[in-house]
Amino acid sequence: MSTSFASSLDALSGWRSALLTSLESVARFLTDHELADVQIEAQLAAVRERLAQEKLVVAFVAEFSRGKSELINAVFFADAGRRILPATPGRTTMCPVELAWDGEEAPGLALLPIETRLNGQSLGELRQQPRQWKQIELETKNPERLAETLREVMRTSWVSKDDARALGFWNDETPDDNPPLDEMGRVEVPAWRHALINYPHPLLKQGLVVLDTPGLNAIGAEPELTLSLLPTAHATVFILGADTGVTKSDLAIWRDHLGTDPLSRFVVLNKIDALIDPLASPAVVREQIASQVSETARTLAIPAERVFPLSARQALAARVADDPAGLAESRLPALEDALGAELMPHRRALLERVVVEAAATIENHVARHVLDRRRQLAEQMLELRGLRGKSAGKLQMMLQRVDAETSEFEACTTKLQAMRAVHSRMLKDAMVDLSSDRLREQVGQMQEQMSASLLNLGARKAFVALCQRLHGLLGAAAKRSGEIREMLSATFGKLNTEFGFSLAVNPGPDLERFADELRLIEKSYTQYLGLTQALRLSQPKFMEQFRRMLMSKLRVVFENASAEMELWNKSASAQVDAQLRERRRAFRRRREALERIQAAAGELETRLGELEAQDGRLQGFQGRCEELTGALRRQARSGMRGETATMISIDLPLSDEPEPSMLRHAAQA
Ligand SMILES: Nc1nc2c(ncn2[C@@H]2O[C@H](COP(=O)(O)OP(=O)(O)OP(=O)(O)O)[C@@H](O)[C@H]2O)c(=O)[nH]1
Ligand SMILES: [Mg+2]
Repeated sequence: MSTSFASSLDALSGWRSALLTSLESVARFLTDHELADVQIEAQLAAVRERLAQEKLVVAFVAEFSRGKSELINAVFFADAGRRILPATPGRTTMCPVELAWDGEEAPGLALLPIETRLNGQSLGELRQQPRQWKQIELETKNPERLAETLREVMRTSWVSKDDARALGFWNDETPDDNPPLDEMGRVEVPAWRHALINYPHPLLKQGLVVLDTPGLNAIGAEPELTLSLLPTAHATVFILGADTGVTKSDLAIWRDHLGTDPLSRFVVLNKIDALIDPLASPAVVREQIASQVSETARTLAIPAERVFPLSARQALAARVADDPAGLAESRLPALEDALGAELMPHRRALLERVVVEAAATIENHVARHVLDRRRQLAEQMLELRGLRGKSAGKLQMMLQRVDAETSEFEACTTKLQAMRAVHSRMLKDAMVDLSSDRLREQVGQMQEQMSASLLNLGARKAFVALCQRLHGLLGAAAKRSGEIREMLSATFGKLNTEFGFSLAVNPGPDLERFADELRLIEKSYTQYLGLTQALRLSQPKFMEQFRRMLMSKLRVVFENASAEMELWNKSASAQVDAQLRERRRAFRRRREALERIQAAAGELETRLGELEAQDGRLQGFQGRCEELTGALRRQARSGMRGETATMISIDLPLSDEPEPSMLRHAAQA
């Protein structure tokens, strides 16, 4: 499909895979030459994962029958040559439908039965349990069968009023919103709670996820949709009917779910074909559309440029018939252009920052590592040069000096042990505040307060209090981590002066990032608790679902914060271990060199030659590393043209005994 949305997504994916290749080279270089430590490795793995798995979620939200599914068909499925997602008058899409591609799975439709609501498990938890879903294979090559299978998302069933109440589709307190009963007093409810379509569409293959939703205002809407799926979508398309304008229920959805961030929304005024009037000239119709656009913009308080009048039906028909004039007339391309133009640079900028930061960390790390090793080499060379023309007696003295220095150095182990003991105690204290036990305690406390007050206001208050306590925990952990940093930096300073280490404390873990994530959760949940839907929290099943959902969201934040904290501390210990190992190795080598020189004349010059070679190679490493990270950085900033910076590959094996050919190589590098 050659829409501009598709081609910008294409460019983004080309850029990402080029970056991944460069990142691979950097990682390989660091491992091959023993230049990485735990923190660098973890950071590289995290960046690689983000680049490879980063999803781009576009959600389509509207009251029922505004044309969400039809619009998705027109943008994504026109090449099937027919309507793929069911789009019919009246309520059609009965549950949220997620379209994505996971290459590890076969194309298929997975449906989560609505009854799973009764055990209080959240959607997030159920995603991890494939056996709870009904799996149906998709015949992607056969559009008729494909469309037929997808009609399953429309399925409903008739249940008693009690069952409907338990499932969350009947509320005695808001009788007006309840669905009509049939002659037997039964209520029609969706058969499925959520649908996942795994479909190998080129755009989905590039990490796009499309979320089609049922009319959001409908009673019984899944809280997870409002709380988790919509707030994390990267773009939200809100659809209105050009024939109806902004209705009262449209406005309610906008205000409740989208109004907090109006400027980032794409508003579609669909069905402009319905305005065509055989008795009016095209100019008059255009005029009408323009005035609907400005009217809509005014009502929603957004700039008119954010409103896209179009006809999804006409666009789908034109694409199926391969009719460019019809497509232009449908005005769909303007929306696609805007989606592409806005979404991609935004995603790109985010990933770019991640990559550039990683490049800087790697450079610093390698520079420090190389500097430390070169300093030790320089000391050894100085010592050996001093031996030129010296007697056997002098050599013997030198050997004694090395032994004395070695045992003097070994005195550091007691100090290191003491430091490690203090460090692990402090770390343990700091981690308690981020533990899941502590989190569960806090959420439990909120739940008690919520159950005590049945009113929404009370629920909201209990939630706000929880957030305050959680910010307190993050703050306490940050403070303790600051204390650890101070302790390490003081001890490192002493070790450096006393024992010649070159230990440096990295900038502490950035826990503020997790406070931001907490704030985001806070925002969407507080908004949700203000809605009338939240009344349902007074039902134990929904309270339980709400608690689990919240708990799983919060757990992610706290687990990540705790992992980051642990990693930072691990990297500090790893640095000490590495330098200790390196220093011991250096002492051993000095002793061996002296012994060899003692045994045979001529060894001195050979050994000096070796040391110089090692030094040359180390310098080469740093240059090569900067070359690689420089290329990575340039590539990250290169825009989405998928430019690949030229990669030269020199492989320098890190052995103690360099070959002469390698020395030349290193010198050239
Ligand atoms: N005339 C006209 N009809 C359209 C257009 N887009 C959608 N429709 C029709 O409107 C009806 C509803 O469209 P859907 O795509 O099912 O609407 P939806 O928003 O997905 O509705 P639910 O799934 O029920 O929430 C269908 O009969 C569509 O064919 C359009 O641009 N013009
Ligand atoms: Mg639909």
